[in-house]
Amino acid sequence: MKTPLPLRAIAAAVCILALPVSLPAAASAPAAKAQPAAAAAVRRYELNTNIVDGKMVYVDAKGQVNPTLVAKTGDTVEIVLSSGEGAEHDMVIPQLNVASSKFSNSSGKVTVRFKVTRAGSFVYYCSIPGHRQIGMEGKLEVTGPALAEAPAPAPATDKSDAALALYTPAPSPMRGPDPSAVSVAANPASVPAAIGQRAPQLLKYRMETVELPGKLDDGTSFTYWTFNRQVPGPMLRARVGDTVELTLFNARDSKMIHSIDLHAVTGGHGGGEHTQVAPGQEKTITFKALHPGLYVYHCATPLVPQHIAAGMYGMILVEPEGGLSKVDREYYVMQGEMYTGRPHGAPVHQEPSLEKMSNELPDYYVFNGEVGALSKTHKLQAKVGETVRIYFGVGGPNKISSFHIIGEVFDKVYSEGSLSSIKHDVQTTLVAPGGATIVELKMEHPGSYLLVDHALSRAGKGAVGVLEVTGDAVPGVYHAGAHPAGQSH
Ligand SMILES: [Cu+2]
Repeated sequence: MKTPLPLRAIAAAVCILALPVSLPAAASAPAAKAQPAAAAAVRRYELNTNIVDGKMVYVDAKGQVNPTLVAKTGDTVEIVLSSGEGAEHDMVIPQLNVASSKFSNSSGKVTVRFKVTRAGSFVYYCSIPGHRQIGMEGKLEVTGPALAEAPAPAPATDKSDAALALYTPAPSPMRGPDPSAVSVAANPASVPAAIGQRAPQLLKYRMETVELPGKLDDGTSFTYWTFNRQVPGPMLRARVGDTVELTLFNARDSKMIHSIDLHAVTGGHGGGEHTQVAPGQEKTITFKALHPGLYVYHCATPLVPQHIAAGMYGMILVEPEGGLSKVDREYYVMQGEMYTGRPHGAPVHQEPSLEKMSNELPDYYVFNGEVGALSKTHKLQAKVGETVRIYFGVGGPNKISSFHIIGEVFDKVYSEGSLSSIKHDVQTTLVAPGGATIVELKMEHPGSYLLVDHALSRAGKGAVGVLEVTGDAVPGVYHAGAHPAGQSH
């Protein structure tokens, strides 16, 4: 509806009257002259990063955590940044289009310099995924009038977009697979000896977190974050009532802080609260194994799903008093899914995709860390007549497994890794992320049995293992073709 002209004229007049009286003067005189440059100064801050009370923080020379930085409009702010604990960090102030380069033990100090031209309260933080959430943020308070020489906002873009463009890491250039990549697949036969009959005792474990280029698939590599250079990390084995002293050492050349949260542990976030370890350092926790069962452990350093998707998970078995029943063979298998910048199968060094991880759209599903780990590198082996036990867990970080072995039925399943009850004759068992199961099967017929997640599209993304069974067929169990003539049922 068109506003009648007299009304629009009145509205315009009211607007003009409402304008601040100083406007004409301010508009005609350059603000730079009104605010002499003599007031400007260089504000220099030196910030170190560190871990304080389990949080990642910036610390100034006086020990102040995440100090509020102050400046006046016209000042040049200079922030000298260094990694106190050695891990990789940066500092960004998106509202001011400020982003430092990354710094760590190896880079030494970096400096970010910028001029502040408008007043306000601006947040600074570390843009490494997860670091802001675990404490790395503070404020820069700028007082004083706005300066005319403030840079004009980038044309045709929203200011926040311009800031994002600055501090979001540019997509890494595509590079071929890393020739130094090694296999990180844990050998599924590497299972510690059974506990058997013994009294509770003190067990000491030492594990190392290592970041290394690994073979994700033929012709594709990935920078894995691992426990002991393998995925999953080593299987730990204890007895209920044991006291476990666990030391976690983070390799000197790590860029990240790492930690461990064991689901078998009661208290201290499963250990995650007291094992945040900077590169080159170590921390120890001691816990009592109160509950028997099979439990997942994983890194609990933000961004936790990123650390898990990069390979940081494993399992600890807590045997009941008297131990588990004897079987002929035991295997250790874990499923995880991976989120990569390029599609499945790209002949490149894959970078993690945090966006796909956030949307839970994996490119790879793997058993023991890499495509082919259990179908080429380390096949499971058994003989007809033997009973096989598989300790199976899901690192995730996000996806449930519908664990199944093609051509077999699980004689026993300890659902959810609980030893308190056994299910018999199970075809497929659900295993939650951060959950586990124990399955047992007696091999009655030779052949190649495939381990899969029965959400079968995932087999095409890597989740296939092989259990190779040798020996003579037991008559009557299975054969190709019609029933032999003359035999009765
Ligand atoms: Cu980690």
